[in-house]
Amino acid sequence: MGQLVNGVWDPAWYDTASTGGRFERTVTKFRNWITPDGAPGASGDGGFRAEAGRYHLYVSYACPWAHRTLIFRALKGLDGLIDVSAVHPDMLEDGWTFDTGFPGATGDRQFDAPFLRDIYTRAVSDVSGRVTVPVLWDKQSGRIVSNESAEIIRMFNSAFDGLTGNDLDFWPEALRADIEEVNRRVYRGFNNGVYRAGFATSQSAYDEAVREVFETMDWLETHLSQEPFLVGGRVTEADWRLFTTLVRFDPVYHLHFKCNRNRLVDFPNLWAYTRALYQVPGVADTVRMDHIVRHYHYSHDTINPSRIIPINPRLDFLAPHDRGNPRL
Ligand SMILES: N[C@@H](CCC(=O)N[C@@H](CS)C(=O)NCC(=O)O)C(=O)O
Repeated sequence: MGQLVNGVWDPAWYDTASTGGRFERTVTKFRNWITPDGAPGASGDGGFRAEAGRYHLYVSYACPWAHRTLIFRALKGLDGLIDVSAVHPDMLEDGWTFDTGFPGATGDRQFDAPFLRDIYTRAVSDVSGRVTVPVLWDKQSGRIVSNESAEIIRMFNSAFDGLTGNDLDFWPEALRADIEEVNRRVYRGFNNGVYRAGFATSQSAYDEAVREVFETMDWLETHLSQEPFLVGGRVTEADWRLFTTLVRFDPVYHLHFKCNRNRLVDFPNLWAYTRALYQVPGVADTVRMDHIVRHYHYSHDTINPSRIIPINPRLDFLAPHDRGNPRL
């Protein structure tokens, strides 16, 4: 994987030499918001009004951040309003590509471009930075609305409600402070923690990251032994943000990212909770295990140079669980 420098592709891998072997995620660039009336959102420019058919979502089924946006699109009834292109799971010297030689890789359904980077340079010809999924594209202005999943899911949570009549709310006002606090902890120790463990190139950076991963899982296990979901006894944004890392844990992070003190299935509450979320109608279709397993093991040749895809555990996400019928 590489990045764009003034609109030109540079195929270099993450530089951890300057950070003591630590993987440091770069800050996201496009931070506009879709709103019901096109008024500006929390950052960026206004002019992005919620309209059916106006926006296009670029995802990788492998990516936990893009996965969040697919879950919100499904649960908020946006399938018919926002269409999707899915990249090929292999992310090699050209970054994400629109190669269609893998089941479910759709190609670029808008422009038939070969690479995801072409979508970035189409928006800003001299753009610099990483070429990441998800990307929310505005067909009307030819601009990228946002490439920050945490913000795209907040837009999807409410901006289109007037068009869909779907008022499920995963970010209820009364729970926002608690959700933010849980999000912070889960992001650092778990969502990004597994990446910090997996991409570390020094023992100390790995040790620090992996310790935080399991401290966070221990804390989650205790919390979920007392409550069915993370915040307020109901399913919120915090749960979906956690879910996309949990679902990848045993197939990928345990082995490939060396997070192997325990497996997810060793935590009875966390595992039951994962199954409960998986079984919410609409969610299972967003989980493409073939893309997940292929992407990580094939793409990261600094971690797995032979590119052998391991056999992987058999996980029954459809087994019964003890969380009742999740309240959405
Ligand atoms: N902050 C971004 C992060 C997205 C991200 O890092 N996506 C990864 C895939 S899992 C990616 O596209 N990486 C390509 C790269 O870093 O070059 C978000 O949450 O939307």
